Amino acid sequence: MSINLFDLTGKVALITGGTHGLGQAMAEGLGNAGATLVINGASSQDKLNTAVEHYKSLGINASGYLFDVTDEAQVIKNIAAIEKEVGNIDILVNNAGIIKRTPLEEMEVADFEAVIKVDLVSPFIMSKHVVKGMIKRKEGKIINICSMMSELGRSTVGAYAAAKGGLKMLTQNMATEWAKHNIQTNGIGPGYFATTQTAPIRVDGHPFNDFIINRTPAARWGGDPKDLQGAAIFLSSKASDFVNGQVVYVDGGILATIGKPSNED
Ligand code: GCO
Repeated sequence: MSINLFDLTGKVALITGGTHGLGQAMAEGLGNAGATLVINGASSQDKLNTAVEHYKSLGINASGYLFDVTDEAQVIKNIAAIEKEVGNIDILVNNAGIIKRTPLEEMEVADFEAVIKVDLVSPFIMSKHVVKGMIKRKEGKIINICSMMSELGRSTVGAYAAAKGGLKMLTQNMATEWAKHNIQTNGIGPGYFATTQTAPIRVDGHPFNDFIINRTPAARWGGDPKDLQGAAIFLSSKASDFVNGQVVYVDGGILATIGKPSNED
């Protein structure tokens, strides 16, 4: 009898920032693999309801919880509600993130702290409280959404790079502390995808747009966020039961190469 190592039937997956973009794409992948989805949003109940209806329209069992992932009291209250109303959280995807593009010498401390709080502190707060149940149940999966900026710097995104670099190391330390409880903590590092977050720098004629196409061995932006679904399902399933503290970069090869001159094919 063949076992489908990637089957997530019976699993409950909580995705932060799961109402749009990369979060939505990864959530769809986990739902299509059989998981029951719990979608966190923070901006509006309407946006959250629309997203949950979208998943249901795909035949996926989904529910939504509106709370601020940087607020520990809200996190504790909502995790308790989710585990009572939906079930034990088997998979946590820390995807919620923001970016502020400002040269460091001009960046307000409050803006720097805001990026660190959402992109680095909230994965800690969410994981700290979700893992308590996983430790009791002796199993669990945590996926932290990293970035090219976990490895590379880029002008104007210093706070984001600090957070995503820190998240890579937080992922490794979570693995160090929790692997003994049969909990696998890993990361996914999306390359440059066509999302609302990258829209300002992905405009025809914008120098960064052409730069990315030239800098990426795949010679394109990550067009379809679905390109992230495979890594998300792998790191959520039995297929990764001995994978820990790793970041799977889904970047069309950006990190594999020094790049090439624009006039070279
Ligand atoms: C930017 C982009 C990046 C991407 C992604 C790359 O301004 O450089 O927004 O941050 O969103 O994180 O991995």
